[in-house]
Amino acid sequence: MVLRVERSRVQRKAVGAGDETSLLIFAFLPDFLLSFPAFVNITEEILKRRTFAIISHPDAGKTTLTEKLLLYGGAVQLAGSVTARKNQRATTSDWMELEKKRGISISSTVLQFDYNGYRLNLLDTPGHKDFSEDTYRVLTAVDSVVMVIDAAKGIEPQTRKLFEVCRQRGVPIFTFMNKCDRPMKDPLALLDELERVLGIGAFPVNWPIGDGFDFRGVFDRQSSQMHLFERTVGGKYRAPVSVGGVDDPAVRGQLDDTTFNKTVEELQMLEHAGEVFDDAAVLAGKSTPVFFGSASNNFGVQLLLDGFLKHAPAPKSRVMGGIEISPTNPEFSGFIFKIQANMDPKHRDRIAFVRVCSGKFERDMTVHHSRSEKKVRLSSSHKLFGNERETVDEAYPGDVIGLVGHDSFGIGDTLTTDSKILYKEIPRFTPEAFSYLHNPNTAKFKQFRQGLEQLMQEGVIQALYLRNSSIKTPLLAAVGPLQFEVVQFRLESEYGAASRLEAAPWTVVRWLPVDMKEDDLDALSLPTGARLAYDVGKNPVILFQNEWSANYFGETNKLVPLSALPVQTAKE
Ligand SMILES: Nc1nc2c(ncn2[C@@H]2O[C@H](COP(=O)(O)OP(=O)(O)OP(=O)(O)O)[C@@H](O)[C@H]2O)c(=O)[nH]1
Ligand SMILES: [Mg+2]
Repeated sequence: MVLRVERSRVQRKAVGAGDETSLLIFAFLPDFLLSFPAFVNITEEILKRRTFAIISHPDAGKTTLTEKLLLYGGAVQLAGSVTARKNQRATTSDWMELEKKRGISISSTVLQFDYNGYRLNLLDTPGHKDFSEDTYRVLTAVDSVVMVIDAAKGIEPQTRKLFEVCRQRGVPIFTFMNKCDRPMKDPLALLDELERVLGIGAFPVNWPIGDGFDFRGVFDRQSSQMHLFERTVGGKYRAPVSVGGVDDPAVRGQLDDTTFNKTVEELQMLEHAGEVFDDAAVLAGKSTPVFFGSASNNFGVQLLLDGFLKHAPAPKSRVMGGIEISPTNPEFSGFIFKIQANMDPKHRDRIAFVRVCSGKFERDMTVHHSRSEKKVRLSSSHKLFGNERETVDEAYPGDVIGLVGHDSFGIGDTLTTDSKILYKEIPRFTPEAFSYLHNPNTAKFKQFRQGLEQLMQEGVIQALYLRNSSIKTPLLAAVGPLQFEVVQFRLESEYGAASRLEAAPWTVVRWLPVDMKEDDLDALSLPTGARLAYDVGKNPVILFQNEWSANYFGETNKLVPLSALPVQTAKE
């Protein structure tokens, strides 16, 4: 009897579609498991978690939407703006000095908050392709994504690339058609673009009423209610809204005939198409629920938040080496997907971001660290909200926590109480931009070196060392050149060290077999302009001027295999 009560208590707590899937599994669990209060507790906690990233092409409005989700989620009282003017606060998410200055996101940000019985772990990501390595890593740590599309532009190239990664990973995607307050593409054409360009089914959960200056609100197709909004100054506060059915005179009176008739006609067309919301297709990443709105005006944000929570999945099992690790597995496990130095100018330390995958995290627990194969005690653990942090004593699957004070932690490392668990989630990217970084001020040598070392630990730039060279200037390699500007800015602002960039003549790097002997390296005949170098792990590489040169070398040296990344080294 007691057991049955426990089961129904947990079932009642679950509300979303993702929960239903988890609950199906839960419903078939042997009853004896439910007699353990710890098990029921962890299951309840897992079902409450929603861990998701916001992704898109640059400038579609990810950070603006993030800020508004925080406003509607009750996590901030007053929404900031990306392009903050004097008397406006900047956003919680773009906290880095350079982000505030430029109005673009450079680094992903974690924001954890509670809303309506859920615990949300939200990750705002940068859209620019030069920062995409960070974004791709974040995608390994989430269970679903909100894809933001600028409704005037439709699907842009970077959105398409990120979408592909989500599809490969089977991550459920929710779509927010943003900026409907500006002249936008026809909403039906936007849906068609989702289906045609991305090859994903699109189900409009709501529908825009008017567009551009006449964008008045959205029609919620699930409740058949019109939501008409009023703008607030700077979108700092929630937008007042009047809600009513299509025939409600109070709502009808607020719309001109053209807008009203056009909306009704479009809605009839959608109804006629007869599509129904298919939760299973959404969870399988085959169909995307589409919401329309305007993040900067707070239109449609609440509907997105509630609709997302209703249908998004709770944390699921992860498969590693053919073995499935369920979040309810009693052994704690998680992996590091990001490292960030100097988030808090008062502390000047580095935080390792861990996605908890199974079991319960408890502060001060001792875990196995995959890279060092040593036991480590995790005593400085934090929950994160932009650059604010707060000590956290326990965490559950789905949570992202920040660990401070472990210099040996690197991106991709697994932390677990069961040393057999090893996650291999983190994708790696081949650098395509190369530049020397000079230190013009010898008196600041220490700051320059220390700063560069710490920034390199974040894993977005790496240093290469030319073979047989007397040049001591670091040669930096990154996915995109904007990363070098970020390094320069941060060296100056976080370490007080000036620097000067000098373009390097290479655009392609290829790794040689790690065990290649020095004599064999000497014997290589390189194309004009190519150079031998080593990465930080002393693995030999060749720098080529262009792709053509790299291909030529490959064809004329068939016995020397080249790879775009270092081939498995001992600990990887
Ligand atoms: N008109 C209009 N502008 C918007 C809306 N949402 C965002 N913007 C503006 O679009 C610009 C880019 O917004 P962000 O939120 O920084 O975009 P982002 O996607 O985070 O950009 P990155 O992180 O740099 O890729 C800013 O100037 C915003 O004020 C909207 O609903 N309507
Ligand atoms: Mg942003």
